Amino acid sequence: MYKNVITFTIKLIRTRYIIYIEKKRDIYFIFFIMVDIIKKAVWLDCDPGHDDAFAIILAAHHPSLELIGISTVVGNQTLERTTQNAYKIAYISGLPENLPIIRGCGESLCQHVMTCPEIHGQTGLDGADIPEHPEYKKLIKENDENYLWNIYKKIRDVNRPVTLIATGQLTNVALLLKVFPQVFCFCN
Ligand SMILES: [Ca+2]
Repeated sequence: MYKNVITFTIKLIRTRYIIYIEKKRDIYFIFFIMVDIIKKAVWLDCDPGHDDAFAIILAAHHPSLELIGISTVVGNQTLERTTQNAYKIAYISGLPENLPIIRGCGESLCQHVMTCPEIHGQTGLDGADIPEHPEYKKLIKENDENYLWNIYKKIRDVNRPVTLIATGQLTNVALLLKVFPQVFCFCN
C-alpha cells in the first residue's frame, strides 16, 4: 500500500520538516509537515566578562537551546562582579525572572585566584553602560547558600538530559562532580 510513498526529514534553523511524497496515477503529491525541534536543555557556568556575556545571550536566545540556569564563578573578575554581571545581562537580554542564577565558588582549587582587569576592566564589563538588575540584592541573598546543592537540584529536576557548559574556570563543575557525582546521570 505504501510502495509509492517516500518520506524523509530535513532540518532548517528553527524547525524540522517531514516531507511526504506520494505518487498517484503519475501525479506526485508533496506534503510538508512541520515538527518542533526539541530544544537542548543547557546549564551555563560562567564568569562574565564580555565574552561570557555573549555566551549568556546566545544560550538564552538560540532557537535550539533552552537555558535552564546560570551559575557564576570567579575568573574574569571577582565572584561578586561576575555574579552581578550575570544578573545584568540576564536583565537586559530579557531572560525570565524565575531563571535561576546561582552564585558559585569564589576561590580556585589549585592556585591563587587570578582575575583579568586588564582585559575586562574593573567591573568585568567595562566599556558598556549596563543597568543593574533591579532585584539583584534581593535575589542574590536568596540564592547565596548551598550553591552546589541548588545547581544539582535544578539540573536533576529538568526531567531530560542537561548539557553543562562551562565557559569560566572549572571550579564549580569540579566541586559539583565531587559532592554530587550522581549529577552525571542527569547530564549529557
Ligand atoms: Ca569565560
